[in-house]
Amino acid sequence: MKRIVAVVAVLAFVLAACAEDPGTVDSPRRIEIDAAEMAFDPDSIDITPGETVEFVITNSGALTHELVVTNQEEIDEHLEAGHEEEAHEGEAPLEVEIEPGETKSLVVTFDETDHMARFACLIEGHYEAGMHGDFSFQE
Ligand SMILES: [Cu+2]
Repeated sequence: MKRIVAVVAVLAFVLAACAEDPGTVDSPRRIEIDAAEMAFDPDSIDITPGETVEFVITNSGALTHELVVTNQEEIDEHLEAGHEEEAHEGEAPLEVEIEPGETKSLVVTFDETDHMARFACLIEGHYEAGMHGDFSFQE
């Protein structure tokens, strides 16, 4: 019985931590996102600069989607290049592709907020149709 109480206490602590505390590398804050034609839900997410977040993205639509953590400048460059250019700078991946019905996670540390203000699906036509969202940085 003692053991069950201890487990419940730990669980309560973990849930409370998720609701209030910024995520860390060892204990990322979990945020669920739904992706479908042609939007993300939620499309606005509060982030504490420097925190680590595990995005758990479910594709509930019928088409393949992706979630890219980026900024407006990079989105504009991508659109101008006609979706041909894939920007990979060799750092930790900031994007994940999700097939219909799949759920995938993407762990992101928000250490360069200037470059990480937006998220988008950059598959041709999807951004234009509304698949994008914003991170709002709260100190
Ligand atoms: Cu998409």
